[in-house]
Amino acid sequence: MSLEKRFDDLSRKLYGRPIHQCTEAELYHVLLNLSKALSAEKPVMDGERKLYYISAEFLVGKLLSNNLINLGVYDEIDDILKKCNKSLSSIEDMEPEPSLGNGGLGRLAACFMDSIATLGLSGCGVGLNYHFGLFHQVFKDHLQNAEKDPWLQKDSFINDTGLSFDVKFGHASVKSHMYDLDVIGYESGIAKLHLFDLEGLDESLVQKGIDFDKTAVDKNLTLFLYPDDSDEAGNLLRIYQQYFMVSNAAQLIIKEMKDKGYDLHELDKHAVVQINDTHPTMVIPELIRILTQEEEFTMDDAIAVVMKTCAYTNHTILAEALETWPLSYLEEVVPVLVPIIKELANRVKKEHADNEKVHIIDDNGRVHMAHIDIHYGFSINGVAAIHTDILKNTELNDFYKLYPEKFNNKTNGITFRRWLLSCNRPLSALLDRTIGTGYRKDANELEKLKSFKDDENVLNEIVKIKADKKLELVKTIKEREGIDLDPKSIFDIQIKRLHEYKRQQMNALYIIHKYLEIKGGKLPKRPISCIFGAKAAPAYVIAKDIIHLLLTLQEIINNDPDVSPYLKVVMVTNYNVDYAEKLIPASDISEQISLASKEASGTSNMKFMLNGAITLGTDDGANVEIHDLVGDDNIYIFGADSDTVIKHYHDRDYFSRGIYRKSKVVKEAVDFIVGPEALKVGKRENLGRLYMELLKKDWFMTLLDFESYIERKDQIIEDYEDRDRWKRMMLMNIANAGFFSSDRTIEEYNRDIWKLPRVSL
Ligand code: 26Q
Repeated sequence: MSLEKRFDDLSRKLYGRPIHQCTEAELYHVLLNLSKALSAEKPVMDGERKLYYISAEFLVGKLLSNNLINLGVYDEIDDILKKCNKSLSSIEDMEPEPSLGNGGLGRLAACFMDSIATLGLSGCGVGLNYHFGLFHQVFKDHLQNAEKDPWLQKDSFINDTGLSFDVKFGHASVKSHMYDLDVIGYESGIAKLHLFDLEGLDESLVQKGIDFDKTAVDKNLTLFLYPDDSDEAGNLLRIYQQYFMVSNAAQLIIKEMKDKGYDLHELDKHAVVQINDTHPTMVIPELIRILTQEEEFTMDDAIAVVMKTCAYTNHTILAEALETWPLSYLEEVVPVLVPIIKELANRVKKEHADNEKVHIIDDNGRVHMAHIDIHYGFSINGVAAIHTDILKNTELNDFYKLYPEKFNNKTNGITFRRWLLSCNRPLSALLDRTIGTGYRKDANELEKLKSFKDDENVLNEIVKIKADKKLELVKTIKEREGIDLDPKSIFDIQIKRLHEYKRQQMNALYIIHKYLEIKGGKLPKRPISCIFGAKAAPAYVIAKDIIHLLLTLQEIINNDPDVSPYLKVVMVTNYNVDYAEKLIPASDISEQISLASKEASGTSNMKFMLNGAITLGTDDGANVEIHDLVGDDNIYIFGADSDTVIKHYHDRDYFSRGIYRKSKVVKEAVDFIVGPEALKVGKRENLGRLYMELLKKDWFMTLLDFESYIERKDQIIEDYEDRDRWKRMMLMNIANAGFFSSDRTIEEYNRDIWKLPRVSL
């Protein structure tokens, strides 16, 4: 049957009308069901050996377009709709975005699922089905407010599997329910993403904002991702969530092994578990618990086989982000695991009596989750070359000395299906015409574009595509934020979780600096549009103050007739994957300005590069590898390097106030935060606190790099006027982006860690 007939039949079946008489919302549901029917015909990857990728976040983004692309029917559906006077993009607008992640770590897991499915590897994802997701961000009085995000609809891409497990906590037992999301590989089969949910979840617990009774665990467990962890109840809830996730994962693994008739003593032959950051660490003691208590393994045998099954990915060197839980919390939430964790800790303590730094339980009775992973897993990887080096040489050096063979690097990647084919169809069409379609399956073929570096036609087409994408974004921002942007201005974009180490505050200081220059009569040659997107964790006070500063600047600058023709600020509301897909193709400058050593990798840097934006960044994370690939001429690097930064921390000799006193530009910009213009719009409480933070602490050394940032940013803005040079830089960035395909990353995970057979389809 033709696709058109199937589509039309389904629309008549569901709504009693042909396609052209359906509304956009109805057509969304018709296409959702069509996509599910088509994916049900694809083989599910499952082999002799299977990967279980466990992650607290899977930031999958909207699914309809991507699914249609990966099913190979996007263009056909687009044509059918056009014939009926309908547009696929307005239908896409009807889809709510699954809110199952926070930022890079969650988006990485989603890219990985896409590549696992595309490469035909036998693997699945395991996570949680948070009904109200992270939170929906709104701005009121220039402050972030968090509301619930009810993204989950009755009819969605998620299917009920009917599978359920019992999970025992200290005080009670709960039941889970497994839902599946089919991740469709590009012209390939399906990988399952298993999302566990709590049976008996009570959505009515959430009344106003994101507040709810944190103690009613048997009713609240999968309401939100990362509920506020600023108090004890919030922390306990995180442990409940983590154990719920890994207990389900472990039970699923054991069940599948038994169903397939495998001997559990050979678990490591048939299963490999990737632990995404420390959030799923308890899967290690949980597997050991099941094997020893339900399968009659000895402790030695259980530990031995689990050690050969589990691998850990580290995503941060920030001490405050490395999870440690008080043993007393674990005793309350998961008493069944405590004897096993103590046994694991004792074995380490005995073996390494002389080195407390590698112990699992410290003198304060806190359990270091990463230490469990490193001692009792067979692989530990960082997510970019510099990050892995820092882990080996500094942060985890004591462990590296014990287990050098366990450490390896896997530089992150992104799926080109979403971040090129789907979000920038004109650019991928241009690539198809110039270098052929081979790059879609083998991203290295993007290099072929280099031979067009002097081809004016190709260069001008790239520029034209960027201009068109900027126009589209101008329209979106006008509709969603009510702000007018000049499409001819430079689009300078910083989109990522709000965190002090990512230094959105430094970008804000630059904006203040420019504002003061313009007020003083020094006008930029071309207007600049500074665009931000970021959510701040609800309990992270300074992060919310930084949002307040950005919104205050937006108000002051956009409403100042002397300044707004030359400078605009936009903090977009509720930044998410959908917004990223609109912002990235429209960007000229990619802001990657973390304090060197602190950004493990970054992945938006790769998405921007692939879409022809030029990086302005520090030598940090994957920026270092971008720099190596494109060379000094095609990137703008500034600031202290990671060795210098690490030395400052070691010597404790960084004092921001000294820099503030010495430098006029620094002082002027910082003082503006609490000056009369800012306080007329913003709040003294928030701005005053941020000002003091910068002067007294500045833990992430904003002021250290500020002058060098101004210099480099002024340079990139000036160079934008050299349009011939700029378009070549754009081309060179696109042409060198192939390395950052998540297909490459997943090939490396598979070669070095997972060793999965490729499923023949
Ligand atoms: C931990 C304990 C308590 C509450 C929250 C958390 C928590 C929540 C989220 C800890 C970490 C995260 C998210 C981390 C994250 O997104 N890391 C990013 O991972 C990317 C993929 O590897 C990297 O590219 C980024 O550099 C890294 O910041």
